[in-house]
Amino acid sequence: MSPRKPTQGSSDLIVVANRLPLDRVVLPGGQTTWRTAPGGLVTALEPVMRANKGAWIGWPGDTGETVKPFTDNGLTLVPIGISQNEYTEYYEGFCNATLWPLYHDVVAKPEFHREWWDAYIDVNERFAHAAAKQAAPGATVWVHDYQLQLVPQMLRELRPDLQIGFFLHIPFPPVELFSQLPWRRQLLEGLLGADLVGFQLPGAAGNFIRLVRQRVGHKTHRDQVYLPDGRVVRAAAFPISIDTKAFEELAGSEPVERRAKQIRDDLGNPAKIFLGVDRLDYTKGIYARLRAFSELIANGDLSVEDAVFLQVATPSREQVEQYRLLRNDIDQLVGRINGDLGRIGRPVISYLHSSFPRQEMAALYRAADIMVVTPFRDGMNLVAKEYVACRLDGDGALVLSEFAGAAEELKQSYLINPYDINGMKATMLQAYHAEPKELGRRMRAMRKQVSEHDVAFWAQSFLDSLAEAGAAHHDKKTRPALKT
Ligand code: ADQ
Repeated sequence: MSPRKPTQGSSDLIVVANRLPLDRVVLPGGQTTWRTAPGGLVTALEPVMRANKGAWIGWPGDTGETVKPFTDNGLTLVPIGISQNEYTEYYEGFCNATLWPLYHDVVAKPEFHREWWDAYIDVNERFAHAAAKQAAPGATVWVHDYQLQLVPQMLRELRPDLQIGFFLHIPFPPVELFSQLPWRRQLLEGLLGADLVGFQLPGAAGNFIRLVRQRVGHKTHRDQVYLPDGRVVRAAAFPISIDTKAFEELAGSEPVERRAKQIRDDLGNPAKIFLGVDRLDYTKGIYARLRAFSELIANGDLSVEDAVFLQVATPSREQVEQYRLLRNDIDQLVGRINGDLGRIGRPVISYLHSSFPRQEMAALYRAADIMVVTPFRDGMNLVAKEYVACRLDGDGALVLSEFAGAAEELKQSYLINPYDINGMKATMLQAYHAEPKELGRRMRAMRKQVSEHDVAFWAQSFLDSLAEAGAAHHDKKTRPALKT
């Protein structure tokens, strides 16, 4: 790390995330422009970011030349450049071929390469330096996700005056799996630079505390870690959610209702529509779910006149070998199932490999009778919550993997084990045949949960807990209260 002390900036609240909320895109004429990539995170944090002269530090999504910080609608954007080589070694390599599979129960085999680790350190340092330069004295810095786990410690060394929070969006593995990582100690120490380390579930926070005790040797008590220098780090769960109100409003709008009806018509108005919506990722359990559904058709439990499976898969990480193989597998499976079991105008599976605007997503959720979410492991899974938010009439069924974080909150869903194909088939049939009264009872309870715990609630509770954790060991004079 460079010994040069960075100059202080003027932002009181900073988000540091792998991606900026804007993507840089190259137009056909060669000019570049910025396109909003509004995710739940941006929507949740935007108001509080503006009120606090917020800044967002992230990668613009390409390996073009580095752009200077700029302001968009009151939010300061600080783009971090990543070279082609770093894209391969840091992003595709260490983030998506080492950490992603390791943190998801080793569903695929993680690869360990020393040069990938070196690239991970370099890129994390770049983010940490940018944050140190941007932050006002005593500012709050919120670092996000597995791509940036070294940033809290690097930033604390540069700027001990800051309140630093970290939130992990994906699962945090148990000691037995995490211990495979050759750089396990460095990652744990990286995270311990934060005042508050947030996870989706209490179990993940527990894994972290146990690892810190066993692998780093720090004293811990309940959700706290006691460092030799007197600092205390708290680890706790903050289950992420969605902008529930926005989804409800969208789902209730006339164009979405019309579009939902159109989708049903286009699918031939079967009695029930099953829906899957995922990034095309091997953790999501798409293959097993489609096989389970096809067996229900093959065995005659369901017929193509009565049921169709609409699977929407967003293209994802297409340069990574595992993802290319998965895409081929799904293409082949869908082709075989439709070839063997479909009829003219009646495919078993209607498969779309593309990304859609939010309005179309809401229409899909409204059109579907049974939402099928079957990841082998998932930090939370927002699709499950979005479906619930869009079921304004309190009908519809959610079939949900017990290995998705969302299962801890959506207890009235039809829970399944995605490794158990027969169990999954039986539960899909149960949802298919359920009485409207039963569906209503389940959906109402889940709607209450999602409406009371939206993404604004999530962001606020994290920031409140961070202020509390930070106040314990920061000079209050240098820490202005956060405006909300
Ligand atoms: P993801 O693995 O990407 O997120 P998820 O939580 O389901 O998974 O979020 C996917 C988002 O993408 C949803 O908002 C969904 O609407 C959208 N989406 C999916 N398919 C789409 C399509 N075809 N077109 C347009 N939009 C589509 C990671 C973790 C999760 C965690 C989130 C948030 O893996 O476990 O819930 O971060 O913390």
